[in-house]
Amino acid sequence: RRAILRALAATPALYLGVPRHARAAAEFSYKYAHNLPMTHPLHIRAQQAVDHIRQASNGRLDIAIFPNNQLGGDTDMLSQVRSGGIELFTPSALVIATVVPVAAINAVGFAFSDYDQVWKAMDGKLGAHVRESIAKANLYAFEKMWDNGFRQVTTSSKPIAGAKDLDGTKIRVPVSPLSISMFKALSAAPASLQFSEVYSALQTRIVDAQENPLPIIQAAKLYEVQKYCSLTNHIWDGYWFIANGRAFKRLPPDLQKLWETSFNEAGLLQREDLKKMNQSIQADLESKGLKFNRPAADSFQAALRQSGFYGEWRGKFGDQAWGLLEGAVGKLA
Ligand code: X2X
Repeated sequence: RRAILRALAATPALYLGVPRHARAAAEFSYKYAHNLPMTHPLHIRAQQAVDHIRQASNGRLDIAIFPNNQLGGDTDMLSQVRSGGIELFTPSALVIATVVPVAAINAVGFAFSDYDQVWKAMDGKLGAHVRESIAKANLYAFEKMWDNGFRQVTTSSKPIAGAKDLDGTKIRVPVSPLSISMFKALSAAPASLQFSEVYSALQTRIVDAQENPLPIIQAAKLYEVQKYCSLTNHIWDGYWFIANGRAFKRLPPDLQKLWETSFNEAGLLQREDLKKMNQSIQADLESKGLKFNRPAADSFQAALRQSGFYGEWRGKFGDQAWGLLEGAVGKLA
């Protein structure tokens, strides 16, 4: 009887009526989880890559996607990808920095001024430096980072015209020491919440404000619970596509190559998607009721300099990483 039960457990697909191909036959059945709604280009391009990988490997490598925090918030997904409970995850640079501190370096306030600077640095020496540190944590980082975007501040109460307006503002930030440090330096009252909690925290007014790139504000419908959007461009944020290190090494070289090229190419297309979206997204969000303003960066930068923010983070990231950042964007302080 035991033997029969064991046989049943070993072939669940047969008994659950799952079609014979793909899932049952796969040599490698992997799980990929992320924190965004399925309408976001990150999900759409990842889905295409996963479909391509399944086809091109004749079903040997089958990746199931769990979008929208289905497997828990960022902190949960990060510990799962480290332990091997899931094989793939896309944490933002801000979030992976809780494990690999130097990964937050691209998110230093007002460092990058445009996408040319961003991709040159992240596809170049700065990105390579961060990937080496990610590898030391037994995680594999795919070469091409995916775009999240330049982060903007939204509030329910008033537009942010300069640093003074942030004074005392209760603002949700990701679970990331850099975000907390930066908004404290700007005299706001930041609180770290996982993204899965953001909509309801804004709706119930646990916080008045949050900050995210426009494509996220759109995909997660944050315009339903916020009135103003101030285009501060205070941080450029991207997603690292990462794999559990053992799950990567387990794959034979041909499958390693297939998923590297598939995810890296999908990442480049996702960057293009956001670039196109950014041309019309403000108008769309305006039509949904968000009111926009565009504050100058000076007052924010001055407050960060005066508070010692840049000096503090230079110390934390180290001179080598800081040098690579300043090499890409110019002197910061
Ligand atoms: O949590 C956020 O704000 C988000 C979605 O931008 C990140 O993944 C850091």
